[in-house]
Amino acid sequence: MEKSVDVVVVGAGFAGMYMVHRMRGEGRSVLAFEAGDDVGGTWYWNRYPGARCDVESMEYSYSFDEELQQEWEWTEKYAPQPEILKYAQHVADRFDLRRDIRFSTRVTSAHWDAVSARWTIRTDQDDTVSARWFVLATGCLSSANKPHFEGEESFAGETYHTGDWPHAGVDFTGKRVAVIGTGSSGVQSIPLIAEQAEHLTVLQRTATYCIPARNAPIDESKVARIKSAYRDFRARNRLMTAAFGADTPKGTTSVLEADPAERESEFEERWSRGGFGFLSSYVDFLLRPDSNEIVADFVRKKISGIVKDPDTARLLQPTNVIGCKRLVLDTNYYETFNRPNVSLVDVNVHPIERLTERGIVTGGTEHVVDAIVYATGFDAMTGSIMRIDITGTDGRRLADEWAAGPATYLGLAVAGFPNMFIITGPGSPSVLTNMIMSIEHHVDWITGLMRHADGTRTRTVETTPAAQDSWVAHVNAVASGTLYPSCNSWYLGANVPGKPRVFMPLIGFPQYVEKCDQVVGNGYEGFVLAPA
Ligand code: NA7
Repeated sequence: MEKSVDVVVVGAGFAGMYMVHRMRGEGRSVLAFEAGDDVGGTWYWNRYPGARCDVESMEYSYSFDEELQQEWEWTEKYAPQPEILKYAQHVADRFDLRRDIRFSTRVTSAHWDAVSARWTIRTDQDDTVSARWFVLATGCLSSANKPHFEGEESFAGETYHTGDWPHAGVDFTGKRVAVIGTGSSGVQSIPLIAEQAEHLTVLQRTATYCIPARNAPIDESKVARIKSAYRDFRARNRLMTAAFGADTPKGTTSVLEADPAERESEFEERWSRGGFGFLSSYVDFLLRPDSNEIVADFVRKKISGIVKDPDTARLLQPTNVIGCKRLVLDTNYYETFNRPNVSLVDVNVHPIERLTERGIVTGGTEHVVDAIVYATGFDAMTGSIMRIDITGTDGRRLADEWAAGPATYLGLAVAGFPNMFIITGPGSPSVLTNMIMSIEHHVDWITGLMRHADGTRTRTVETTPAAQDSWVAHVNAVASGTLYPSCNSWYLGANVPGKPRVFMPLIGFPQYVEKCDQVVGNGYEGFVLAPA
């Protein structure tokens, strides 16, 4: 197929869907390509048992349409994956989005042509499309990270990755199963796999701080209260650092100033309430190692109170900074290690040496299993972008430009790549926020810029190297004022061997929004708008 449209969008998760919707509303022709056979993005692929959002359902949803947010009914405090997928499908139906989305199709390349000032986009289904604007809505957690181990091809059992789970589900009844990885995906799936499996071996490289989710059927009185002023609720949330959690009480003082009994009761109360609000009791947990250690120690004590075997409890107690990797909200995770059919292996001390026909060898011991679940996360934030062969001005390759780490202006644009935008790209607050609020912000902002370009007879929009350099420096400066860079998180790309160590998300949604507004107010400062 050869086609010409105003806008090509890559991805039909929440970002791609809203982009398609807005473009249509602007009267632009738009075509989105999606590798899956339906909408939903990360919620389409991550169908592992227990998959659930860690932002409350009343917040993790679109706000752009009042009727949509009034009419949709969530059933649980934290929505499970099937319900989020159903929601995405409902939105696609309601706004008739699928007619502009090509499913089961992967974009393979995108090349800029300066003479025609257009992008040529090609796919694995032999499509060639010409577009004025090229928008990457590829998602931050959409490229699976599957480590390779010696002998992996010899393993005779089943192998799964949590981020690419079979649609029909998996029945582990009567099976010996190994789960590699204890991030959110491991922590959510381990308790449910343990209930089915004959034996579950958990291979842990870094212990994880988990706070109880305290998930429950949705509180209808709270829903009614939020829906009676949903716009206000959204507006208050947008003023939060992470664009969610406005109704969670926030401490305003240092934990170091608190009386030990008072802070203990504060921690207890927040532990029993559950959720990310646990870390909002005082202001300095992610600013000072001594403050952090106080709250980390509280969680370690909780773990030793739950897990009966002292050696297992000790292994489950993290030693790094709490919060510098994404905090995990759990349901019965630590309790699962009291089951007689669950064992924990420390692959930090005894790394995985190889896979055999029968299982996994660590520290000279073979763990015989029927199935291996890789809960090993994602090549986050850049993985899906880097899989596409993207070339900009003078044929320069994005892969080369980003060889030492991603560089963007506002997380939205890259110097040398005109008329190309990224939604929740590296350098935007993205994964440190309620993603849907970030997505809506970016899509609206990009839409505004396109409208401005049309109104001013602008042919190309491109950020400058100077604006990009100073933005990258800003993102780094903000992060280095915190404890975030102190551990090997996927925020830094540290989970993927060989990936440059760069702190990718910007901390602070409201400040980011203010900056984007200023850029507009100053005539799109940091961009060159070249006339037709
Ligand atoms: P994460 O949070 O990146 O967790 C991946 C886990 O896999 C983590 O425990 C890793 O240990 C472990 N891992 C990765 N590679 C290996 C190897 N080679 N050997 C042993 N263990 C390994 O991914 P998730 O899918 O759980 O969650 C991602 C996000 O999705 C989450 O933050 C939420 O935002 C939703 P490590 O900690 O690197 O030592």
